Amino acid sequence: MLPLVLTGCAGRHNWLASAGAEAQAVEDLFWVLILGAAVIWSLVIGLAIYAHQTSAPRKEPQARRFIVWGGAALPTLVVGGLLIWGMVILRDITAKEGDLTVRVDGERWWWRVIYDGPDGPFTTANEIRLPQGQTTLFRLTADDVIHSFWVPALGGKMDMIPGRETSLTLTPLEQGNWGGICAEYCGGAHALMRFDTIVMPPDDFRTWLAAEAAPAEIAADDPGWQVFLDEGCGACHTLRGTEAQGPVGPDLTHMASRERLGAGIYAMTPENLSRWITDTDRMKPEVDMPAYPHLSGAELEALVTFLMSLE
Ligand code: HEC
Ligand SMILES: [Cu+2]
Repeated sequence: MLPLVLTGCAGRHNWLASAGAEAQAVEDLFWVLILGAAVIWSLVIGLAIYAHQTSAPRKEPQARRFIVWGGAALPTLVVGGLLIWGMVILRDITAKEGDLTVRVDGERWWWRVIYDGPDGPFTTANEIRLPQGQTTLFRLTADDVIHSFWVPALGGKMDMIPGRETSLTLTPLEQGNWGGICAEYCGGAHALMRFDTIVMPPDDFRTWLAAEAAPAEIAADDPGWQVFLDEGCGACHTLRGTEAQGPVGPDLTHMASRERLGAGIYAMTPENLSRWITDTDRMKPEVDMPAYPHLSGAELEALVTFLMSLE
């Protein structure tokens, strides 16, 4: 069992290598719990061995004092202290006003992400970018079933519940791409419901936010755009600023600027995108998007070139 458990201690999902203030707070509590438990366990076992080896009789008042202080007062103090500490951490990671607010909606099996842009809120998907050193308040909802939002390296997880809003704050301290996952079993493709959390310098973040908020840039005579319209992709997907306004699937306005495809599971390359369109359910079993195996070679190529131009 041990090697299996220890495999969790590497890579970008490692919550013991915290890269954010909230993860650090939980990690501190974790180490105090583990080391404190080790000390208390050693003490108890030591006393048991000692009691076993000495045969000198104890006086009753002395024994009673030992039980009251060691068996009742000390545990109450320790557990009560840990409870208060834990509740302070819980308050800090769930309800702190942030420098910015991001809404995330869990869908089967991807993430709708809503930012407050320079000109009001706009929607994107499957990739969350955050400014380093600033606190973000996440307002979390779910569309269909319960999901759970978790970026292990940055902070604790939080359930996303249909019909209710939960919240979580993250203050990333280190730049990097800290993976996120759905941490509540939500159906067939649950294990393939991931996202990238990219922490960048605040200036770069603002530049990215402005670019991401802009509408899609499309040449009206792009043959791939024609395929997109003819095949009805726009019934489910939105390209902001165009007639494609489908609310069912991820927003594709700037999809090529994302690092990954299919909710954080494949690199964003033309080859993967092409297979995504023709073999959708083989790329992601149980996916809620139809496959388009009937497209001709030329149509597929035009469509992929068009999608990869959506930066
Ligand atoms: C019935 C609705 C529906 C239609 C029609 C549809 N899609 Fe999708 N699409 C989805 C859903 C839902 C997802 C999210 C799947 C997931 O990750 O679980 C998705 C995901 C995608 C993604 C990945 C997005 C990302 O952020 O990783 C791309 C690219 C895509 N679709 C392109 C297309 C194209 C091109 C067409 C037309 C040929 C199309 N879709 C037609 C529903 C649809
Ligand atoms: Cu989920």
